[in-house]
Amino acid sequence: MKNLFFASLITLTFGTAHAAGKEVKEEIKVQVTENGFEPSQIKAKAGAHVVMKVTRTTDNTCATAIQFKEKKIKKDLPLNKEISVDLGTLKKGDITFACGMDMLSGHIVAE
Ligand SMILES: [Cu+2]
Repeated sequence: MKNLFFASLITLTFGTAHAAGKEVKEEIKVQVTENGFEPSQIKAKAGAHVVMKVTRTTDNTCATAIQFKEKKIKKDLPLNKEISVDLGTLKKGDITFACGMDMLSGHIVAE
């Protein structure tokens, strides 16, 4: 019930932004597999509001969390559960993400 309420709140927020016609939204899907983050090199539109959806699909990895140091974001990645990471509006450039220990990494290039 609580989850449902939260979900409709998000829809409402994004819906309003969309109606204003200003915000471009981009969703990026990433999986954590035995090979690390897949994909690990991602292109995005500069100026877009980017939300990353991350699903860890294996226990055979050290990436049980994802962090974006520049944005001071860190999230746990439970097994087989899609986690949303709101990155806000991206400026042109490179954003690095990594596992909790900074071993596995990837990046988003906004252009
Ligand atoms: Cu690690």
